[in-house]
Amino acid sequence: MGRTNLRQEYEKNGFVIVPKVFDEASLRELRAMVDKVLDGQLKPDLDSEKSEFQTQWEPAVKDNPDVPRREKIRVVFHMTHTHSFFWSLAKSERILALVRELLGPDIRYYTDQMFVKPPIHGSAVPWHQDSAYWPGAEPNLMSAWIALDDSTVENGCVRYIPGSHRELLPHHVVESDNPNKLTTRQEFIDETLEVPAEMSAGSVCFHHSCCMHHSLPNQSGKPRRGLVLIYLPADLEFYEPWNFEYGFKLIS
Ligand SMILES: O=C(O)CCC(=O)C(=O)O
Repeated sequence: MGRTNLRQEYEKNGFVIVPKVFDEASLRELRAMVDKVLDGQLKPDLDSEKSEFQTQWEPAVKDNPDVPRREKIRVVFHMTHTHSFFWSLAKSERILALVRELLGPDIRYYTDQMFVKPPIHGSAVPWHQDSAYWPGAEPNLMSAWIALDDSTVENGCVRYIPGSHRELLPHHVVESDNPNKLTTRQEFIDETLEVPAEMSAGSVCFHHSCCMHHSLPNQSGKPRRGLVLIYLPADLEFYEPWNFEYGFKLIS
């Protein structure tokens, strides 16, 4: 896709998929590091106060001794701020060149979230707009969702509503076993408009922080890992103090 089209598609739909951002060799290296994180073999090397990566467990299997560790993990947070390998990834030109295309020349970095969606046990992520979770800032952040595996309907790919990024819609807290309790109010969701973002491993889907999305459980035997890096324009307005422990560093 030409550069102009990339930005046009992002502005029109609120998301755009860029195939083959990672070649086979870099994907292999990235997966090897991720596997070590999931198996508990890699430890933070950047933040001396953290001895473990922040991990959210799959509620249904977290205490089940018969399920391997890597298949019990739902989300891992802040790897880029706590490990040098992942910090280099967030700063890599491979990603930043595309981020600049979409957000402009001056970029800040927020953080990462790796949605692991393990085989069989991977739970759903309910409908939401990311900015509903980030009320302290103007709703114009952008996630780079890196497909570590082929992401398909079968293994629970992310599904978007194209064009839903133009306004932040009302959300509410729903009590459930799902760790993501904040979700878009039902009357604002038209599921007939959703598009499954199927993509091959090594692709990156960039989504606007108001683009409505969700994902279904992974009931297949295949992994569906998405490593998400979150960026913002350097001049993004903050509405209230947002005391994120690692700050919002200028990165470009
Ligand atoms: O990977 C998923 O299933 C959900 C991703 C998501 O909610 C996000 O990137 O904000």
